[in-house]
Amino acid sequence: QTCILIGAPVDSGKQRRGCLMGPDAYRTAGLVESLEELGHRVIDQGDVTRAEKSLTAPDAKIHYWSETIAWTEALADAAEAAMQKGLPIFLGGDHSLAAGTVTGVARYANAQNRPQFVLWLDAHSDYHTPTSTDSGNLHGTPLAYFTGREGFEGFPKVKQPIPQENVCIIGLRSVDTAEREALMASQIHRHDMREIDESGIAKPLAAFLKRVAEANGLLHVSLDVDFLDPSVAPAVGTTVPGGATVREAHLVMEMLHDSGLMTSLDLVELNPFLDERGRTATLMVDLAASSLGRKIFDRPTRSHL
Ligand code: DIR
Ligand code: MN
Ligand code: MN
Ligand code: MN
Repeated sequence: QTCILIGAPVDSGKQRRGCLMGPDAYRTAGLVESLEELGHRVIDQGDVTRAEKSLTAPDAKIHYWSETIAWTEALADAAEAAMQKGLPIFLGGDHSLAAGTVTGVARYANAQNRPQFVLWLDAHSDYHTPTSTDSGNLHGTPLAYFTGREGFEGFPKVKQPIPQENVCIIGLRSVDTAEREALMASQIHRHDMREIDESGIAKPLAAFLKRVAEANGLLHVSLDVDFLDPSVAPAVGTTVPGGATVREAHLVMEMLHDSGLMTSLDLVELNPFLDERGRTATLMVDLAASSLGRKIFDRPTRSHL
């Protein structure tokens, strides 16, 4: 595989600063070397830059409206272009970057006449609209944007919204009231931590991968640091106890590799300013390596299907 690393130092999706240091933390933690060791060709394109804009937010409570719109435009173009060349890995940056990356890969999928699917690994559903958000933090909204919810006037128009039934969220344990109601009314596949406790993480993932395979879909994976338990991944602004273990997270990434279905990946919400000697950055790099083939022993391919 050719892996295209794209730095996305997006820090506009919330008020606590530090995610802009994410791309360099992944490089420092050895992402390029880890992927090369697996036999991949790695092209580090450096960091994306955005335009300067001054637009007026629909509500005064929204933070960094213009910056987030500018990032969305720049990243959608970068994502669409990178899909022609290989498997893009977006080095975040906070989760608002997925407004750009997902809409960009969806444009490519549409041109290929293939459906786009999204796997969202996160404690949160990020399904707020700019109208429903309490915090005003746009990192809580990308899933609403790329599925075509209203309230994003001023953002690039979403021409290929991701169908709700093509989205699967795993890891949920912090969902606000307005999001819960919207999620319940949607066809989005959602799996909270209780379900993982009761049935294991492989089951919902295998069911989703099967549907992606049957539809010959492209699969974008968006991995939020807070999917993981804060005891193993402390470097994130929005820690929520009760998250995925190291092994649950690796199993997800290993199954993704076995499936051969993943076509793009976001690594988001790492705040290196909050890290403990790079342990969270290193874990995220190890998880990326698992999704691209690192393993102890071989397994029959597609054994989960
Ligand atoms: C939170 C989002 N529900 C909000 N938090 C996130 O601000 O609306 N953390 N996405 O990763
Ligand atoms: Mn998130
Ligand atoms: Mn989150
Ligand atoms: Mn491989």
